[in-house]
Amino acid sequence: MSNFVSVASDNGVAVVTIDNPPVNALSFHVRKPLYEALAALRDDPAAKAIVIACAGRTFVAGADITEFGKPLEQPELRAIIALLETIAKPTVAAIHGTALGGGLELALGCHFRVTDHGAKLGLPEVKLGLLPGGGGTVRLPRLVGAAKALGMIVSGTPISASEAKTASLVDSVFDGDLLAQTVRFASEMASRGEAFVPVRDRNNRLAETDLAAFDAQAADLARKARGLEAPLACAEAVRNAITLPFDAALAAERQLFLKLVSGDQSRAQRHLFFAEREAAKIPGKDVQKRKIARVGIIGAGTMGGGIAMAFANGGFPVTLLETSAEPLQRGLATIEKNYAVSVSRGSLTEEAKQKRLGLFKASTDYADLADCDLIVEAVFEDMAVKKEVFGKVDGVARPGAILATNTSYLDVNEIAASTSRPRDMLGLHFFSPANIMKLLEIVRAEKTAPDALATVTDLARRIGKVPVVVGVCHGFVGNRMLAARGAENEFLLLEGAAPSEVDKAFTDFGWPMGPFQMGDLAGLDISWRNRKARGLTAAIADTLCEQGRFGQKTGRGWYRYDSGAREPVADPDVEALIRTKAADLGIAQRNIGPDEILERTLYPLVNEGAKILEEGIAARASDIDVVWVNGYGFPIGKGGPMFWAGLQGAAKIVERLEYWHRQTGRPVFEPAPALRRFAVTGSWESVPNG
Ligand code: 3H9
Repeated sequence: MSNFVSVASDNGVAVVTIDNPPVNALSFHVRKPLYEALAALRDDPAAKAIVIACAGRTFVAGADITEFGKPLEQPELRAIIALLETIAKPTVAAIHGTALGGGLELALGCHFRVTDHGAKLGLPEVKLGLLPGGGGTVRLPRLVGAAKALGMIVSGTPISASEAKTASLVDSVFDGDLLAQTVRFASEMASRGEAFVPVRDRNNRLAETDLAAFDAQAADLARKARGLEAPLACAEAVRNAITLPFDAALAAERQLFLKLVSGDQSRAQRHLFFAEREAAKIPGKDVQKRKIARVGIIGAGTMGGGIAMAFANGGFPVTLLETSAEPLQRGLATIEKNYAVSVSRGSLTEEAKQKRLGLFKASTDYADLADCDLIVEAVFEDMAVKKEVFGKVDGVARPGAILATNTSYLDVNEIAASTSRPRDMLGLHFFSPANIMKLLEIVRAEKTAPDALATVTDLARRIGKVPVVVGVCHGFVGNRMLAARGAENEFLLLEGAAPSEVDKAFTDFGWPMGPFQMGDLAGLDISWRNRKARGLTAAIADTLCEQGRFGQKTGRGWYRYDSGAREPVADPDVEALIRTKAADLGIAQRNIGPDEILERTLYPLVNEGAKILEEGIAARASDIDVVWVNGYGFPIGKGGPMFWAGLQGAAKIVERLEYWHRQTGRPVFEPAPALRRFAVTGSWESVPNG
């Protein structure tokens, strides 16, 4: 008995309850008493069956991630599962909430798994750069077959109780009181007097495996792994389960796990796991949150429509406002079409689509925003227009309603000051498509009230977003750093790199695409308009835009896109234009390798992040990582720019920035004091924040 594991008897069935809030992770202080309890029950004639259950909101959600990277204290999870498999009396896992990772592996050590209807089961280790290291890769295929197990383990996505039942992962899905039903089930199994076969010895499903089909499936998954080691290790381990005897496959799984857990990729992904949760914690979060029952969205264009969908998807009634009937109808039609696409792809049921559409109220009258608790403006990115909109909102919104501007760059303090209620005002920078992209920069203006901030941070998580609180500056965290990352792009071209070479250096690093391909996708006219508004120029990009080359949408940009294709093709006209511009400017061209490309783009990115940190625009370096991984495609296996800076060695980054600063004199290369400090201490926490 301990505070974390207790044993009770119910009609001769021993119920072992794990109680380790918040998610019943298998920390050492759980493993030890759990092992001891199971060892005692194995030999206890009074216990005719054993049920493993959990207190609180969930079954075991996995190993304790905070213990990875430290010396492991015995007994480890594998020993507990091995012990379970020596127990002759029936053992049953009673699963509610989520059985994830080591939690599901523990359940796989039992003879039976039963759940309630809401349970979810999965092996999400791959998302932490790992593979299941408690026998999951060897036992799961024995129950659900190798193909299904491979899909579950490589995707890391949990499945529902009903899917698990269909796949033979669980034996029963119960209505009503899970524990009472499980005890009855265990008792019934015990009364059969049978010798139940542990999962490790159930080989029938594996024997049916079509190895060639399996290899084809694994090869397909490997192609999508984009430099990540864990998905490949997962596939290798499941293959071992098919081709090797149980114990050999289990030992091989262990070796793969140990390699991954000590590697940089898993460290990076574990860092991101905690960083995302940390980012949602803001000072003053204990304040009483405001009630949000209805959300108003102003503007039914691409952004407004996407934001409206994001809230409707989270179950919130939405009032969608436009200036007149025509754009309103167009916006609604797009929303309906987007939902229809989800239905046709099978990711949404027709019923769910109708339910979500039923949450929309369309209006062209600001007075209809009076019952909204949060009002998000998503109109044209122009200060005068935004102020006009908030002038009208100010007149109709109820007292205490939170007012949010969806701006990517504008000064939220200035917008707030134009209203009579700056305490209720903040920025919500959604990323496009807003119904899909996870990142949400929440802009805290000077006068934003702590309870307004806490309310939207909480709300963001409820609609499936990853919120990061940022301060006011041009471009906030993400776009400001993006500008620093791109500052050298044109110089690289003028000095001799082709757009495709720059893009390739990026994709080889692990980005989904490079900056020029990205520009073509987003539309070159957008940054052109931004530059013009700020009195800035870009020698090559401006000329491309003057030629009507706006990117994919015009079939021409940095690349050519033949007959509507999305695949970029290098364009000799662009290369000729670059050469001409270089000659005009007297810049000699030379070969530029990928290392130089990355140095001149990613080191300024880190440097700008350091400035953002010292200015207090971001509260933590890890918040910056969360922004870049979730909003801009920074490779997860590298943990975000600030984490990666540590892997690279900040001293090296400072040295190379100094070099490029001497060469070019450009401010983007001037190392920030915060970066210099990080280079000395090795910790971003040593940097004064704001
Ligand atoms: C594994 O099992 C390896 C094995 O195969 C092999 C071993 C040999 N450990 O997400 P939330 C904390 S790898 C430690 O906000 P929700 C979390 O940091 C593991 N801490 O709640 C947060 O702390 P705080 C495989 C954990 O309701 C608090 O719990 N399992 C762990 O939105 C609440 O978390 C996974 O990868 C953990 N395992 O979501 C599952 N899990 O309050 C990871 C959570 O201080 N966990 N915490 O910020 C999850 O996916 C979600 O937490 C879960 C709940 C869905 C369970």
